[in-house]
Amino acid sequence: MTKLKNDLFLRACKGKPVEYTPIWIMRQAGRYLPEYRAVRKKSDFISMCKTPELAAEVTIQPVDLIGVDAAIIFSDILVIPEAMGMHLEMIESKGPKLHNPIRSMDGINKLKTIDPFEDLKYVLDAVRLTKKELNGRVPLIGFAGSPWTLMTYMVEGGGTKSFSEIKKFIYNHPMAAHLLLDKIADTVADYLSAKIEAGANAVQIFDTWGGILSPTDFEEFSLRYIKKIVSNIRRKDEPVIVFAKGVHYKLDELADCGADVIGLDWTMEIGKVRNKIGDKVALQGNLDPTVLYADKEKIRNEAVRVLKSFGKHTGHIFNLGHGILPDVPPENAKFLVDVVREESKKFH
Ligand code: 1CP
Repeated sequence: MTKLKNDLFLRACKGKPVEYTPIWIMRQAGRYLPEYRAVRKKSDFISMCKTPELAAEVTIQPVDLIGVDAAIIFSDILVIPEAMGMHLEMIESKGPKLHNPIRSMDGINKLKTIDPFEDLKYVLDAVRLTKKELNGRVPLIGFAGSPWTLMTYMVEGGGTKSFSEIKKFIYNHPMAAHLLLDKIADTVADYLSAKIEAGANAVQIFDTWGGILSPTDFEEFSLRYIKKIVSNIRRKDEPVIVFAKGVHYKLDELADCGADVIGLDWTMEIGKVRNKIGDKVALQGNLDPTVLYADKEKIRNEAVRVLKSFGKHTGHIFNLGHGILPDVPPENAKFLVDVVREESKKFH
């Protein structure tokens, strides 16, 4: 096993001392980079995910170009429903489409029980190759969608603004919904364990749509299954990060879910959250992604505001409060990384 040359991210996840605050950016391997678009021009998105050489190449791009302290494997949360038998299509400038969305027990019964070592072997091959090519420069993060967020796509059949189909499903077919969530939770736990076995140094669970649920529904339909995953992941000391967007109302419960790190969106004051749950878990976040549209002075001020809010403590991983937007100038992302590196030294 190659020893990591930069393990700041892993140390911060465990609340250990660091020389500066590590930073990575959600969706850092993506469309805002001209170098990503050049690879993407020659290949469709799903083929890129399924070709380990291409996935490794774009995973490493932000390490070389932006200078982040961790890489995240290039893939998508929707590879799981695809492996379970749903037909996934990425429609240019519209987003993902899952054909024949699930609306009843019948749809659930048709789903395959998967073995990640066979059905998602291409992701594990991409993890192994990326680790080899990174050669210990920075840690590699593996990820999956939460059962709730994955079920939302499987029932809606793609992105949505109203969430009507998924809400109809949980209120009219609660037993079926729980059965499906449980099946996805087992699949995700196995998948993340396999990614760790293949070499991922940490894993993140994305609950992008947790925040569309009421507090009680969040406990019932999302948190319960996140907890199941966290306790079933086979790991040594690899940290687990849970990012649940819009879930400011369940911070205490999230801090007790077994994860090492809780990701915060930009609507919360990180210092206040640290006072509330910072002795239990490390925190990741939480600059407003649209700040990267602003000029350099504004980017610096806002980055320093986040650092100051968290204060002179360990256990902070700098990130945006959600994914980087496709039309952000790459030099602004690089500037943010440089600013965090320089300014955060004072806080350690
Ligand atoms: O045309 C393209 O190049 C496709 C754009 C794209 C990219 C670059 C999609 C389609 N997925 C990805 C990669 C991706 N997806 C990563 C890569 C690693 C990284 O750099 O971070 C990750 C972590 C994801 C995870 C993902 N996919 C999430 C959770 C994170 C989040 O941003 O909330 C979600 C919700 C998806 C679904 C998805 N895949 C792609 C799109 C456009 C979407 C969102 C669809 C929607 O609801 O509108």
